[in-house]
Amino acid sequence: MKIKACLFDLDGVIVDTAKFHFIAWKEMAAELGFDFSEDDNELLKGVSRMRSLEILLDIGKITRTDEEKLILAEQKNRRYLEFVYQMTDDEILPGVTRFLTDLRSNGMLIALGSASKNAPLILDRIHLKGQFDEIVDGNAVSKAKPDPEVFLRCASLLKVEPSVCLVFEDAQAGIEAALNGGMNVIGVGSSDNLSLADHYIPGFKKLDYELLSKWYN
Ligand code: B16
Ligand code: MG
Repeated sequence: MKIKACLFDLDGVIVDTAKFHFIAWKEMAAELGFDFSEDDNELLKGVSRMRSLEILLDIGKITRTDEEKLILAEQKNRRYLEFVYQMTDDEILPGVTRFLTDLRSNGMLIALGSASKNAPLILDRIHLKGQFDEIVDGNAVSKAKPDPEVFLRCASLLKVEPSVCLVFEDAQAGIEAALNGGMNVIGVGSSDNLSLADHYIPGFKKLDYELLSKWYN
């Protein structure tokens, strides 16, 4: 198998936190006087907190100063964290825990590469932190996906070349980030908007090390 390291996005791959982001953003939009739909929420997947706020304000045709934006982003995050603190292991998407264990027992290196500044807290809540050799989150990078920075940082911490890394991503920008970094990539989830990945899976239920070895021999 040519793959030595698997790099996982968090939201949409390990857990579905998009539903919590959606509620928090929708409430903020309502307070600001406009509606925010599930389709709108698709635009925020994999996007940083501040950029998400800017997209939301654009949708509502609302202008705010940088200082006001910081306050709004903080307010949204407090609301979002109320959901995160209630998360349990049940939130882990089907097949993920088994797949991570399977990878580890076959000697695969594992890292998390997420835009979320709350990633370590979420992994703690769902008791998965110990499964990751390295965690690179939104606090550690300055350039958002599709820039490959987050995944290249994972590779460098794991001391492996990008060409032996395999990224699991649910967002188009994340798939592009992996490709821009010279990595292999599998698209995860049901979105019709994904393209360019080597393979697509609806989730991890049917994926194991053996199948990966066939795909990347
Ligand atoms: P936070 P990922 C991303 O997670 C989410 O998909 C995106 O909706 C969110 O705005 C971003 O994290 C930042 O999250 O506010 O917690 O820092 O898909 O990169 O794991
Ligand atoms: Mg994601």
